Amino acid sequence: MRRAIELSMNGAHTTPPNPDVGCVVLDATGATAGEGWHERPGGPHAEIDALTQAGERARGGTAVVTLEPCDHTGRTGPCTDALIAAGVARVVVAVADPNPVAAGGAATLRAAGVDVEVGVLTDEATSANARWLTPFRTHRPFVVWKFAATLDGRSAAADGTSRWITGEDARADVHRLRAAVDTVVVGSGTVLADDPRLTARLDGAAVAPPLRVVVDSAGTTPATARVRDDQAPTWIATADEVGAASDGRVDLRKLLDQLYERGRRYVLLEGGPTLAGAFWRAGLIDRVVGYVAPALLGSGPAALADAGVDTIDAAIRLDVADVRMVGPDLRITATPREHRKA
Ligand code: AOF
Ligand code: ZN
Repeated sequence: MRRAIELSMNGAHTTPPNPDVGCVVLDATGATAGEGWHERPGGPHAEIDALTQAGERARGGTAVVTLEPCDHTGRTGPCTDALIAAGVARVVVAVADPNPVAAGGAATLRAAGVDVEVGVLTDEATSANARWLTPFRTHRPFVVWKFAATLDGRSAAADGTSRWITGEDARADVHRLRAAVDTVVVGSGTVLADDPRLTARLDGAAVAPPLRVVVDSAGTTPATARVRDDQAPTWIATADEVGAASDGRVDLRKLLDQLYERGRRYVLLEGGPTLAGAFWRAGLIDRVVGYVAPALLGSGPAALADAGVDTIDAAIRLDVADVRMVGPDLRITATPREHRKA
């Protein structure tokens, strides 16, 4: 299962809106006969990928899969049928499928005489697929806060200039992330300061861009802002339309509720520091992706403004999930510890 979880993460930026799923098929002697993962919507599910590799060796063997095999015909056929047809004797599952459309696979397999075990490495598999699983539980989109800062934590210089803190590779990486999410959220301050387009480009080509949301409590986004161009849909979310919190600003929980109702499941929160602070105060961030440039500014605004922390004991503590170099910059992916969440 540990190997299946590892395989599941190969999809990362290409699987949304589908889940990240991995599968290992063992032959009757317990030797690995096939490995697979889900790469993109419309592509083969992880089980099919692994079964294809295993061929006849799957007969009498075991399929180890990170998500309960689907029992429906969606973009592709039911994995339950394929597992049964391949003669798999045993299926080991980490996480039950919360998607009502596809669920029921374990029961179908058992009815066909397959030995099914659910609940192996459930916690690990749940965090590997958190982006897809979380919205079923919270009924709001999964929120990733992305920022770029210098090693001393600053996102702009004292004179307000901020282009470019990180290098080209980090910017390309952000475009991959934008191409994977279905919604990008920024504050009106960022629109006024940087006039970003917030579109996604992959390998130089524009890809189906996500919804662009400007959190603009008082409706100050200029008519000429680039974010209003025709490259992608845009929602200027004002306090009047969304609903106001006690401070008169856009109620962020309501904003996410409304995005969920509109079918949105994966939000990239891009800026700036004030809006990010408000999301933290409301406990609405699920993951942090920080690009840290090996540069120092010594003055200038921090990447994050008031996040509701006024003493060291109240610091928002994160667990680091991944650290890697992206060109000359460092990319840190981390998850807030559970007790911080509202
Ligand atoms: C995947 N990949 O490896 C597994 C999935 O309409 P479809 O064919 O894209 O099916 C999507 C659903 O199938 C998905 O929401 C999940 O409930 C189930 N299992 N999906 O994309 C996989 N095993
Ligand atoms: Zn399937």
